[in-house]
Amino acid sequence: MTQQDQSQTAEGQITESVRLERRDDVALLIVNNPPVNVLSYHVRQGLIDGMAAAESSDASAIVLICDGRTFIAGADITEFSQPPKPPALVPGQEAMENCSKPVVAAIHGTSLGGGLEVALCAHFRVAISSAQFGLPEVKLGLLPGGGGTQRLPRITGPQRALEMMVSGDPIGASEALECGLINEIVGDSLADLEAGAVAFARRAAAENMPRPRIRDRNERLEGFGTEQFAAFRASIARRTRGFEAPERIIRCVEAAVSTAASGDFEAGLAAEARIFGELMGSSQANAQQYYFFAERAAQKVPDVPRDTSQVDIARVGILGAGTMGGGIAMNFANIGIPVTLVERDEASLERGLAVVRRNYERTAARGGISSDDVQTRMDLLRGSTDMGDFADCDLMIEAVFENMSLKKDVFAQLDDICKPGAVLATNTSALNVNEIASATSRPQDVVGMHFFSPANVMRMLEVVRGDATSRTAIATAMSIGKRIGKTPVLCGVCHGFIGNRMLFMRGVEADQMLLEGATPAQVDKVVYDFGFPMGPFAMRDLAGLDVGWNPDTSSSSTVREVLCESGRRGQKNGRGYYIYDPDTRASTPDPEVTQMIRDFASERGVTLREVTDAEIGERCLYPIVNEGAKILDEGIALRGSDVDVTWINGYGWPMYTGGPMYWADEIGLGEVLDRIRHYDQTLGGDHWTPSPLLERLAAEGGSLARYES
Ligand code: 3H9
Repeated sequence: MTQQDQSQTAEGQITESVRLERRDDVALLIVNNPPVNVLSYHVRQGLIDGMAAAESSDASAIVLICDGRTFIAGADITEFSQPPKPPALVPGQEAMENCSKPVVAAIHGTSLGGGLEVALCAHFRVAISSAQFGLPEVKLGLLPGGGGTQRLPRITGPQRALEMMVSGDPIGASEALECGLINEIVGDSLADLEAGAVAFARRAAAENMPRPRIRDRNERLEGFGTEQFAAFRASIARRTRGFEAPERIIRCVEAAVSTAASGDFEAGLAAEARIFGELMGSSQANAQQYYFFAERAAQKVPDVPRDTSQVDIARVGILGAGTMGGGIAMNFANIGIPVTLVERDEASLERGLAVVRRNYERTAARGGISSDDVQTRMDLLRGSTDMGDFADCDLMIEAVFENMSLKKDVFAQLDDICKPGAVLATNTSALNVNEIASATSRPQDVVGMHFFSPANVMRMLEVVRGDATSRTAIATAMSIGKRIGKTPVLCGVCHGFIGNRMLFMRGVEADQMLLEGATPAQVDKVVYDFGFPMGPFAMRDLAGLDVGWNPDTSSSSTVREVLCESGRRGQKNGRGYYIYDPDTRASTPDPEVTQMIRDFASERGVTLREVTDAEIGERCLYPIVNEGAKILDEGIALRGSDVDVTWINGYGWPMYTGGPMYWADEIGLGEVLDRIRHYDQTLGGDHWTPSPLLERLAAEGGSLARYES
């Protein structure tokens, strides 16, 4: 082949991750940057050089397509913490937009962030039916900085673009087609993608179709003004409280709208770049990016490699159809796994199944699923009052009352009933998994799977490894946990595992502060203002004040017991630490409770004083850090970041502070330790005894978040 032929057909490797191929008259620009084709510098360079080569070749059209499991999934997040590496993304995007030949993006998998922003610079987008499209930068504390805030609203209109960018959640191919984000769905399988995209590109060239640039389309921005932006701000205020990025995203879209009037697209892009710069490197963005990798690290268990054998789960058994068991069952039905749900009598079973149905119907009423889905999912639940029906289950989850002898009894029965090799999980939130396992002849199959309430909603799942738990049982629990949409975190056996053990310590201090003179509302407000969805007392009221309370042994030994003894059950009967409006569930402080607390304190000789908000903050948060450090030191958690993942997903610790371990690092471990020592000396109690690990790391300048046990 002569040199001229070569440049005409321009095939070959452009950079290490981008190559050019030909399908007759169509050039294929192929990205191959595993695992998820992120926009590393060599991909950006490949886009620029590949577009130039394809444009100067004799190809009539160009298709941008990716190898592997997905279209470009965004910028390379690992580059964010390094000095910028040239080239920028813009020249590649401009080369696509301004190309003299039709450019088609062929999308499969997840086209996210910078990946979608690249696709938005193609003249056309086609996809297979399973493809997803999103701008998830908000989850990293950022905003779409590759023109997404300017281009997406021009296609979908500002309202939908704002929703997509502020939630960060992707949309599917049919929705993308309906809103004009893509031009065509070219089939269902990967094999359809290339053929469909090439055919589309060829047609665009043959018919000499106009090559639309999204930047030139302003019509969808018209009519969206101050009023609509204000309404959107109001609609997201609650769910985005404390986060900086959502407001910045709105400002970018405001810039898109205001600059469109004068046709100055570049001015909109400049506004986006400036506002993006305000977020990049901010403490929230750093924390959220730390969290992104923390969540992925939590999936990995060093001595349980990816290829560890797992139990194939064709049917799940759940013992207990109460709030917890029913919620757990929904997770499996949601992904099409049949469930055998066993209760002790017909009435409880009926009640449990009715609650599940009501939950599904509520989701359907909100448009989350169809009414057919409700029935399909309900059909997957087989109710029974006979534990013998667990015989064909591959995974058993026990969700009965928190009582050791009851649990042991149940596990002894499961040992007789369940088939060999089935994974036997307990949903205990605190009890000793080794002791539960000892009731069986197969402790290697016993594992903890601690779901958080409400179990169909909360993403947190603690997978508890007993002394004898096999790698297969761990691998199975971790992987099924991920499949049902949870964030599984592995932990060892101790009272309360990672999450509740830390929570107990906050509870001790919160209770004590009430006696000293703080009110439930004051403590809750400080914790809420820190960024939690609610404070400790509101949380107890929500969960039910009587959870774990035993009327037979209750001895007025805590305020909580006193409240329970006086008939207060929390939100469920409208009275707990607060009084609840039966219709709105709005809470108001209750003077009667204040009096009960005062009486309780004076009986114990506790002197009343003013407790400041600053003290409340320290006494609610530092015991969490101290206990987290102890948990790490004991090897109960594998990594500091696992503790953070647990607290963010399980208790609503504000993600933008990275979790308790990361947050303590940011404050400075020396300072945190000083305050813990101060409280150890002034208040005392085991939970204030400084963690030796914290002392060591503070002395060495180490990090709790990066600590691996
Ligand atoms: C952006 O685009 C900014 C622009 O607006 C500005 C442009 C100028 N970077 O999740 P997985 C790694 S911001 C680096 O387990 P899955 C991940 O750590 C970006 N690495 O797979 C993991 O590594 P390891 C906007 C990344 O199949 C491996 O890939 N985009 C990135 O469950 C597999 O990941 C996003 O925020 C990345 N961007 O899910 C998308 N993404 O194996 C973020 C992944 O060593 N990514 N890795 O643990 C995702 O949401 C999921 O990874 C995805 C695949 C859905 C793509």
